[in-house]
Amino acid sequence: MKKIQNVDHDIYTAILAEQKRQSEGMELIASENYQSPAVLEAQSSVFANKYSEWFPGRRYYGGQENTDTIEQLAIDRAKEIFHADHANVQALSGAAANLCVYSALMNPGDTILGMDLSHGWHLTHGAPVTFFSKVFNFMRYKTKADGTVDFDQVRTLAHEYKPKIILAGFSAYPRELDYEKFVEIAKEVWAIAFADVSHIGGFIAAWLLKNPLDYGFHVMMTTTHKSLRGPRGALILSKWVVSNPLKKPDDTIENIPTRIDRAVFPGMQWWPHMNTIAAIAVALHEAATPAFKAYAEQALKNAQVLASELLALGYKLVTGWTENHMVILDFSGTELDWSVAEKTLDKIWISTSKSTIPDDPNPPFRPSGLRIGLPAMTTRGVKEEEVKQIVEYMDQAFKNKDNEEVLAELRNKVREISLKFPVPSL
Ligand code: DSN
Repeated sequence: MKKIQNVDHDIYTAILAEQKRQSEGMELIASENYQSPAVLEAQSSVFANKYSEWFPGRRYYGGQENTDTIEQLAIDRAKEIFHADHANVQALSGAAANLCVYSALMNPGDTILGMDLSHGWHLTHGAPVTFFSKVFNFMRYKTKADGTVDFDQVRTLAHEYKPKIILAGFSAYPRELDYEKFVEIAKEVWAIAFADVSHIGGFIAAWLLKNPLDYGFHVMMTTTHKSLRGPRGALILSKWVVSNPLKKPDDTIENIPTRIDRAVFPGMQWWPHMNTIAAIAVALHEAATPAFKAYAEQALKNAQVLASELLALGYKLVTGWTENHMVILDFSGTELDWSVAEKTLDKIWISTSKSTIPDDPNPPFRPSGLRIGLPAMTTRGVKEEEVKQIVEYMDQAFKNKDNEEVLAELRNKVREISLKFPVPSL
């Protein structure tokens, strides 16, 4: 940090403040995690200086012998870990990756069938406020009262609207999806089955949650910085398929990967960030180790303890349970909603994020739920015992939301536990 300190005191001070916030507080935002020191080193390496458009072995600019090495390693590792025939590692984010997949496989005006926002989808799955929704026609399926996807509705909508893509994916859904059923319906209407597994990529890599590509999905996207613990970026993974979902003579089976590569470059994105790709390669190397598997197993165990402790205290959970790393508290019918809950937890330095609940009566900016996840704290070493303590502090905070004295005491307790579990790079 000496160099930044000498050059830019303002940024240096902000970095120190953020280090303190991260060290002394708890990160319970389900999509966040900590990059390892090796990943951070790769990210801040000299690869940040290089333009490398196009792909390994066929770049537009010279001097690519080392960028080719790292990108090919990232591709090969991604293919192996996720059982993919093809991997594109250049997308700058999950949002960019989703747009690349849509533009690779559809024309403007074509239909995508994805999950309803309040039932767990993500903004990039067609929120009316996005550019995506001006280009493509998004149709939505919902979950049933038991929290599972309403496949009768998926089938009816698929047959009625003939989507080009059926999208299985979420950012706030605490269950495993039935990938076989999605593929069955996609086949009936000649749609491409696309899974956005951004949240659970790390658990799929560790073989703890199902891999959609093993169940016949054509394309899968995961971000690299959530459960996978890499830098901020994304992987677009695909399979050679044995039938032609697009039914056009030139759409040979190889064309899904080729279309994706072309959609990323030169279609949508142009220059990849090679330092990020180096860091993705390192993260994928780490994801293949027993230590990563142990972290992933513990994160899922921790989520189950979180769910059972909250249930024992009388809290209501969306779908009543969790099968992945996240728990969604449902505050409907109580005096709490996300704005009170999230702000109360902020006061004791526990970070969480608001969430809709199915068919939320409140608008998306003031929803009735709170999403909590433990991958980040699991990376810091937190286990069942600490999870129980965290739930106790959260419960006390909710019950004393207007008592600043109690909140200050809780803040100290949170700080005490947090400091016992250092942030990896600090
Ligand atoms: N930020 C990620 C999430 O929290 O789900 C994606 O938007």
